Amino acid sequence: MGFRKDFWWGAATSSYQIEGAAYEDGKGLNIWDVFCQEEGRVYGGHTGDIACDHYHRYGEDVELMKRLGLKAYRFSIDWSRVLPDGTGKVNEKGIRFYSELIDALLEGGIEPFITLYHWELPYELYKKGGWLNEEIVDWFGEYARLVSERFSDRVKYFFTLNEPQCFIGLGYLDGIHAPGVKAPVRDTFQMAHNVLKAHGMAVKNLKEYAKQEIHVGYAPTGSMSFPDSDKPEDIEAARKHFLSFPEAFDRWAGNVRWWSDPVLFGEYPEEGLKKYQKYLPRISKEDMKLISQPIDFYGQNIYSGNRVRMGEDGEPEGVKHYDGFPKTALDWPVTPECLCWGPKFLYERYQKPIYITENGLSCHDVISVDGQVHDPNRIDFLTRYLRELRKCAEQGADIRGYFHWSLMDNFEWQSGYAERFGLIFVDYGTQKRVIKDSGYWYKNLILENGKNL
Ligand code: IFM
Repeated sequence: MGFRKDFWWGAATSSYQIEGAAYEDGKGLNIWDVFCQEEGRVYGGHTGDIACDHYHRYGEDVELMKRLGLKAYRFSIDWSRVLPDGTGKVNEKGIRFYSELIDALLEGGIEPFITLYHWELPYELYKKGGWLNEEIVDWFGEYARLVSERFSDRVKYFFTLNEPQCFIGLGYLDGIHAPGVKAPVRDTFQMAHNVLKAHGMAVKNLKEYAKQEIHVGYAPTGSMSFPDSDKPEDIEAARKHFLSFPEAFDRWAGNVRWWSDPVLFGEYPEEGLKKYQKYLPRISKEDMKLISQPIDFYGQNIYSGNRVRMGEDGEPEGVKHYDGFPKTALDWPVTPECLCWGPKFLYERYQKPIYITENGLSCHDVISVDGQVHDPNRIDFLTRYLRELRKCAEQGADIRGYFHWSLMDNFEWQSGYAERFGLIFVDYGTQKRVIKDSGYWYKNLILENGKNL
């Protein structure tokens, strides 16, 4: 069986992480520009000012995507590049950049998948309260309308938000991502509610102003749970763990259902409503109707998961990894099973076609003496994870596509350029790109539609 014939094999990036040109051609400031200017925020004082210089080199980058044989490319639009103040005056030079990128992709036979928000909140909107201000629902709606009006003549696939768990959790609870704020917990629930309403408004406007039939989805993340064995009780324990609220209070934003039940079912989960009762904002029926605008597919970013078994007390219990357990350069555990059980549980619950919108790992890659980049760890990781994804599809989940994170090495947020997630190596001193061994391996995998896994 394997993967569908029309499976979308792709790679993903985000605007701030690759574009650079942070102060060019009329772009407005976003919260990451401001965050990176401050000393001590990002490893080594790195910034996204230049990043991979993709803004100027997108032509070369599309050529590389063609060489990799990508069928799809997921990228994001920097809100502040097209609407420098977040609303109002449109920056036509910014629009032109994305428009030309889209044309180049289509000419190369690569399907563009646009993400509206991969964390670049315009600074002007941050000053007005950002996600805490309910008006952001309309601001985001205006932005979505613009994107739809300008690009939906050629682009058919859109995602609203990337990883709300992170941009609220890391940005406003931990304060380690922009805007670097440790907000009161009550405020973070209000922000989350506004984020979900903004998502709904974007779905509505993307569709309402589209120039052709388009498909709209959502790309959250969260830790997946998987069973320690094939025993039915362990499987049940993993499912229960995945669908519950195991997070410590100050990590609430990492929950999967809090961010997805409202979107798919129009309701917050009962367990969460009880647990977080005293911090919640006013939630109306109209809000829930807006949040649950029908979407066409469900995206999930998956990197690792929790191993779970049934405890003696009949409750799920986490299983500790043995000492020396395989891990990535970022110390994330290598748990391939999460790419079978995660989408399986999600499909069981939400019954929507699923895209893996991000998956991959950071490795200590270097250009070797032979001028090539040998990254066997990445090939091994991808083989193991994609075998699990194939299993998931063969067991009946409707898996439509897979986007490797990332197309190329890039600015890894608070870690700056210290981490390398790409299929393409970037030498930041010269901006030279080198396709890694894993890139050639991925090309072959795409050609074989995963049959060689
Ligand atoms: O680089 C990030 C991406 O922006 C969001 N998801 C996780 C990736 C790796 O940390």
